[in-house]
Amino acid sequence: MNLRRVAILCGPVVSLLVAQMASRGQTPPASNESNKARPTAEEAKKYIENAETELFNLGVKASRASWVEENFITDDTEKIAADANEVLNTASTEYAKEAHRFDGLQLAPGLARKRLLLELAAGFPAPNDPKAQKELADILASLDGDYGKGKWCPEGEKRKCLDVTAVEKLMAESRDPEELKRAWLGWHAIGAPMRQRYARMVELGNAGARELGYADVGALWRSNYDMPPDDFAKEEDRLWEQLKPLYLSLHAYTRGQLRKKYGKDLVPADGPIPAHLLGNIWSQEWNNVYSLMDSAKPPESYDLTKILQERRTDARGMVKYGEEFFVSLGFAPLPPTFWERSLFTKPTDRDVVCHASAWDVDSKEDLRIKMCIQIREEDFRTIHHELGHNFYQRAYINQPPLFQGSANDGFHEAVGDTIALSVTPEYLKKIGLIETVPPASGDIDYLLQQALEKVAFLPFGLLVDKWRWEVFRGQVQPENYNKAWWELRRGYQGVAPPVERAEADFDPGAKYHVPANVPYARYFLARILQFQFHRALCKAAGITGPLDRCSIYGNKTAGERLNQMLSMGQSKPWQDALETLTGQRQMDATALADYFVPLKTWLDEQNKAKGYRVGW
Ligand code: X8Z
Ligand code: ZN
Repeated sequence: MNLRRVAILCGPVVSLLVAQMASRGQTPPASNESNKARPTAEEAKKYIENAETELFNLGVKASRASWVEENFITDDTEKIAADANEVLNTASTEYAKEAHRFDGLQLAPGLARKRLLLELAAGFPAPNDPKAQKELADILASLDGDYGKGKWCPEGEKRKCLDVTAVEKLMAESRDPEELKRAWLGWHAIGAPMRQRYARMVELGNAGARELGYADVGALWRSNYDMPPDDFAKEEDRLWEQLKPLYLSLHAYTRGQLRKKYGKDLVPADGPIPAHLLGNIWSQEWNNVYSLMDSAKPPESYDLTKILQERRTDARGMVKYGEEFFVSLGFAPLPPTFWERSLFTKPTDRDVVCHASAWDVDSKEDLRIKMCIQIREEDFRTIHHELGHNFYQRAYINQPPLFQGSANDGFHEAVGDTIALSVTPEYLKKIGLIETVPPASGDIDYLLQQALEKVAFLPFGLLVDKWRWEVFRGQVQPENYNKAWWELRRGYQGVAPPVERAEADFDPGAKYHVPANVPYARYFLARILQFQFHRALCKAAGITGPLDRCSIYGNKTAGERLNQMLSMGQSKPWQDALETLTGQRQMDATALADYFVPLKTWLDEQNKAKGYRVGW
């Protein structure tokens, strides 16, 4: 189990407290005072292994409490989850602090790695003050709950409030710019009430981080990558620079096509794209405006959403397709409890956190997903994403608890997406979902669809944490939260809000990972890693030819190769895990760039021919 985040992938960061542990009859971690003498390696071993067991047990409790809270959001379940997470967070902060006593001691390599992971175990550390710990835990739970309860209630239609799933559907399907604007504004209104609590949360987390020896929470988050924290930020910039020309070409083409659809008054020729016109509340992925692009669709092209709906595939059936893919690679089927305990559809009688997540509640085999599945292509892919988490969690289950996590957090986010890259037309034909595979001449169209999802996401994946790093660093103060957010969105993504925004708004709060406090750099890394994994797996499977046509479905050699990396968990630095699968020790954007080379050429030709300008 990844103790930093319990065993919840995509779920909220958790929290805990020594005073409460003591009052509950538990043993708090040893304090500095009682351990002045230079400790021995034997003491270190005992201490670290005890911490590991203790945090494991607390993690399971917090996991159960969070599961119940996110499936039945009420004041009571929020409180129960806050308490359990407070205990866990305070304990992991204390253990992290204490682990530094053993710095400089010569330890066996496995134990030294455990020491490092323990030192990093606090994802959002609470300061050493019971009042502050409780305040932080309450804020974390209430922000997570508020996002889950978030709704847009269109004026005059009080009984027709739309939750995030309904707003997402509207943003994906509507082509009425006024309606899109109303929905965009309606959803973004959920952020404003979070603003003050968010600012307070930043203060408390930073105080906790400083007690652990980090400059701020952002520095702690950046320390999780087996390299100096400053190098990590540079590494992200290096990868982005390699991919920026591709993004700019896609941006120019998409803007030009939206201008054709929505007109010159709404879409500028050379300015940022209005954020409400890209088919997604956060403009993070643009696949929903694919139908507005006039690329040459071959007659055999298909619409997976339509196919799934026509076949009356239900949510469970969608998940079955995903499971079957992993099984075809040699992974064992999911346990019966997965099917009994997961949440696949949005309940009508209560508030739940609909944002998709994957869980291993007992860090043994209580795997579950929680997702409000809609029958459409996007969710078909997201299901593969979530199952990737579950199969990863199970692959590293035999590692000791401190090693139960992904090589780095980008790896966890990349596994399911890697499998989804193998959901090619050839694969869909093999499993009987389509009858005819579009010819090679249809590849540009396929690549455009893929790019609207994969490439469009890159700057968003990068900027969410750039904003948070600036906030944690104090470079952006609460009075500039929204201004800084939109500067980054304009600068990196080239999008602009549909109307002028103010500091009374808190637009970052309308994106799940901000109130739920889930770090976001992982998704940027995952976009790059998944292409690197895909390239390596196709090679292992002996499949040659263009990577967009490669599917590793049914290939046990590729499955074995993938499992080798997954089963390492985080027992070794991520560079070792990457090498196991790809032979490379560096994250490498060329796999993604190469995949899209034919599209880049096509986009540049189109932009030139149509007179579309590049940049904003
Ligand atoms: O949050 C997720 C997953 C759960 S870890 C559904 N994703 C990011 C998002 O929705 O913003 C996947 C892609 C990026
Ligand atoms: Zn995920």
